[in-house]
Amino acid sequence: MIKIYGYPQTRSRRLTWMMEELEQDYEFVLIDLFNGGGQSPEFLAINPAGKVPAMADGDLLLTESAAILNYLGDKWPEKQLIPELGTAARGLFYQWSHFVMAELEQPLWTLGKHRFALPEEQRVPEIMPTASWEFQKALSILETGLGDKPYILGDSFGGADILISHTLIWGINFKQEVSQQSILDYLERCRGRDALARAIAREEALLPEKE
Ligand SMILES: N[C@@H](CCC(=O)N[C@@H](CS)C(=O)NCC(=O)O)C(=O)O
Repeated sequence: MIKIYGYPQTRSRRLTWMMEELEQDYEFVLIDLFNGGGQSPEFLAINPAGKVPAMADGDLLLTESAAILNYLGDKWPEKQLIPELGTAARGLFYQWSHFVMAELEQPLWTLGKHRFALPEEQRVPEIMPTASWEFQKALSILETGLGDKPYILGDSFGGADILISHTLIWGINFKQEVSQQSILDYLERCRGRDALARAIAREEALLPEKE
């Protein structure tokens, strides 16, 4: 069975959501990032970077959320969550997946790194307005790409929409403005999916009870 190593509210949600959309069983392995779980010898043997997500499928270990999502989509092609190889739609799937990783999430990650993730002496608060400006630039590219389509590749929801909408939710949680109505409507369509609700419930069930 596929194992997804992750933590709620992180990029591992891209994959629990994908597995729920694919309607496949999987094990969600909680890596307690906030209590040293990412740096345990057991997890470093799975991902030497100590980061989530990671995925195990038999002997195969994979890291990088977009690569894993691509792998999972290819493993169950009949679910049509990513387009067939060699098609124009597949090219556009790659384009938008790489756009998420290289353009849309990078400014958010810059904000995260300089707000809390980097050691304090490495943080540069002056970078924040530039990161927000870059996120706005990426949103305007997304607005153009989306046009009046319901989903990024057309009429059907797919893996690229998971990557994009997960990252938009991240942006909103980071208090970044999303003013484009077409993007807000798109986000509502994506985040209303039952598969996302199931993924969240499955992840959060493993968190220790709050006192
Ligand atoms: N490019 C990687 C980034 C993975 C990443 O940075 N994950 C964060 C959580 S969203 C993490 O595990 N951080 C813990 C750390 O940096 O120690 C991916 O997309 O999978």
